[in-house]
Amino acid sequence: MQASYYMNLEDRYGAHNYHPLPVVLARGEGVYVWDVAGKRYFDFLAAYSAVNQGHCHPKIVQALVAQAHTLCLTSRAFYNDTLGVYEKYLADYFGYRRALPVNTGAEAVETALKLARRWGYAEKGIPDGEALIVVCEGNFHGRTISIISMSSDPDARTQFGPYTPGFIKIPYNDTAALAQTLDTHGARIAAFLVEPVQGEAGVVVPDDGYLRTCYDLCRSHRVLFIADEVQTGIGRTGRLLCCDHEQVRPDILILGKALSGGVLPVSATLADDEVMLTIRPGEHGSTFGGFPLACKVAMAALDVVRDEQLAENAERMGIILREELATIRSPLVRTIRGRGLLNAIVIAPANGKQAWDICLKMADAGLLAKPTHDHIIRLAPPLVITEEQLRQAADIIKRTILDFRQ
Ligand code: IF1
Repeated sequence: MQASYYMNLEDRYGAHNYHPLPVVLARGEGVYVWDVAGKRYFDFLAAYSAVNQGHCHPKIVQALVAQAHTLCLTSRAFYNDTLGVYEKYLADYFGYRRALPVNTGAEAVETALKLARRWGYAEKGIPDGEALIVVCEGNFHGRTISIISMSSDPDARTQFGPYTPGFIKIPYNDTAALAQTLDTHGARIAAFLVEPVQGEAGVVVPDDGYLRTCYDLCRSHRVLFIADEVQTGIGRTGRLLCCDHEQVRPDILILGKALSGGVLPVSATLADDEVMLTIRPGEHGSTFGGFPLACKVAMAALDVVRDEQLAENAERMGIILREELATIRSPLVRTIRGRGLLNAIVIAPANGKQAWDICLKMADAGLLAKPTHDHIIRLAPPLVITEEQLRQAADIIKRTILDFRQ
């Protein structure tokens, strides 16, 4: 069927909560996707960093299919022969005592918020109901009511009130602001929640040392440092975790997206006993959280990250990509920024043309990317990309921008 057939179905029967590029995809393999007409594209969005291992990675799909024939879901009403094996695998892989598995990134963020508040009351002695959590302007942590209550983005929060209380917003990449807030309210602050690189805000990379300084400030005020690595984790920025760039070990680590290689919604919150054991039986949960199918998929997905050295490849390929893009001489390009294979081009709009128009032209030329906040084109391919593929893709980006008729 024609692309328009599928677009019309979504328009007629679906909610209108997205504005997709007019491309209808039918197949994915590695760094490539194909549309219904059989046209091949480089996928430079990788489902917002959920497909770090490449589309339909055979080892991950094999794990999915095998477990699907065996045991998909038991609920947590009973034990099974997979969950504990996965929890140990995950805890050992990232160096924590414990893992709490859930499904979406937002659910893992909500879990982290509940753990932080509960720890604040049970361990830090914050008066019940008065815990505060510090977050950053420009954050994106998901779409639930409590999470958008932390947001500074009108598109994410307008007319979804009333909002969950208990959050203090400070500027991102501003350690003085955090220090002042901790000095003023530290006794009631349970945690500081931060993206090591702000993804949705437009791949905003903080100054070197920002994470380390924030972590040390939190330590000195007995405040939990929570890293939302849903988008930056699992090798994306050139290390297993983005926090690894500064040898920071979050008190609570939030993972999602590529934890499953883009095969199933799989997320998790990791912490040590003092935090994790503040939640007792019956006080938190999720029907599908840590279900056997997800456990096997996630273990295969993480095996791939390690065995194929995807973080190391992301580091190398990211350097090449930024070098290639830096050669573009065009008034359309304001700046290039990123870490590993999480990068962005900031476009200087001209004559009414902006990032969206460039993305349409790149799609015509065989590369898919999507703007965020009007003028920023995120460039985040699967981490399995080879140097040859990367240079081919960079040529498409460069040619499209240089040939762009404004
Ligand atoms: C959309 C982008 C948005 C995330 C971080 C938690 C979550 C996300 C750092 C929640 C999710 C997704 C959501 C998706 C588009 C994409 C995204 F930043 F990646 F580009 F929206 F900002 N923490 N990010 O990035 O995880 O519940 O979605 O599994 O909502 O449009 P989720």
